[in-house]
Amino acid sequence: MIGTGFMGRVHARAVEVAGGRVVGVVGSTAERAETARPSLRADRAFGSLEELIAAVDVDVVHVCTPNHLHAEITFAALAAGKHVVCEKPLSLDGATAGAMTRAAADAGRVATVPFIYRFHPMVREARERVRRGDIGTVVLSHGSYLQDWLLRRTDDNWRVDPSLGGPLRAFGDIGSHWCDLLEFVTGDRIDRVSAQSSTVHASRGDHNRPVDTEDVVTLQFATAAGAIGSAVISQMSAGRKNRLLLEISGTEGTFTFDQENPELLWHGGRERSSVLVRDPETLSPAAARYARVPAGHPQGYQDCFDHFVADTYAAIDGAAPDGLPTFDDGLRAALVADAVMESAQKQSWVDVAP
Ligand code: NAI
Ligand code: SOE
Repeated sequence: MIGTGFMGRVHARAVEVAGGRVVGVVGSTAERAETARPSLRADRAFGSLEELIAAVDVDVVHVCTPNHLHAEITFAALAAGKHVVCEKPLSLDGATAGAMTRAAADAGRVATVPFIYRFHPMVREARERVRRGDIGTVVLSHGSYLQDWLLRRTDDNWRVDPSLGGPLRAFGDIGSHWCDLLEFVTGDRIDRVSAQSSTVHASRGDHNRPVDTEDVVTLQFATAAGAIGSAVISQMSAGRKNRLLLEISGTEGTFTFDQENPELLWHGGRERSSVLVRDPETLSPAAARYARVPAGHPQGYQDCFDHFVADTYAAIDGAAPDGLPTFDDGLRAALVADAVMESAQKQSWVDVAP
């Protein structure tokens, strides 16, 4: 486990649930690794990345650091023959994400990216129902991913600094999830984008550090299959904590999923609308597989990680779990992000690189 912050802790719990063992942990310093070790229930605190990579009892490296370190750690882990789980965004740009994806393929290792919202049972249910034609042909998709933790000028984080988080902050951080979810549920691809971005606070933090990364992105897009849509991505929407909303409309109906209310899926119809409940008894098998507990017993974010890590480890054992997000998907998100950034800069439509 590399990185001992929010994600390091979430991944560590998921590893245990999947029947794995956290062999060791690397932090930003050896002291931090040792401090975090007990809460991550890791056997050892490694003094450096090199030490962890050299350990023969490490099979999988989980990269849970700030974004700028993802590529370097992934290349080192793959070169040592490890499987890799690398947090999103895979890298700071599409070219590097491409090199990481090729390195994983060349090494023949399993390499996955936690596009975690794919693991909500109601997302799987929506995907199954779109596939079987319940809403007809998809013509329109829209939604938003809204947060408020960077609302104030005094709010700061490593993600704000482009050398650590990447040149597109809000979009890389949370827009990547939204686009992945859209493509996952519809099976379609964002082909062309027209984006605007806005940096509301020109400086942040105690020392008035100038800010180069965006707080808000608005995006319209066209898909390969001919649908159109739009999304609002914001880390400055007061009162919104982690509100990922995805609405997909077809010629026969609409599905709406709200990540903060993940037990439900709205199915809109011209004559009749209904709300589907996460009930393993009534879900399709592809969704029921991710329903851990009976209906009425809410499950959520950590469950998604538990299932994601379990599926990653199953893939390492030779299985092929449906819908496992791999480096190909991380690359895809990076290419969409590149196009969004170019479009916002040029103020024109841009094709997403194939
Ligand atoms: P965080 O700031 O809570 O933790 C980052 C950790 O990395 C800290 O413990 C820090 O000490 C450590 N670190 C910094 N430099 C390091 C180095 N050189 N070597 C080892 N460790 C080092 O950040 P958070 O929220 O855990 O984010 C980490 C990654 O996870 C990011 O890439 C972020 O985009 C991603 N993320 C993904 C989520 C998802 O739903 N898939 C949710 C939250 C974050
Ligand atoms: C912060 O914006 C964050 O933790 C992201 O980094 C995650 O990817 C997202 O799932 C929740 O919010």
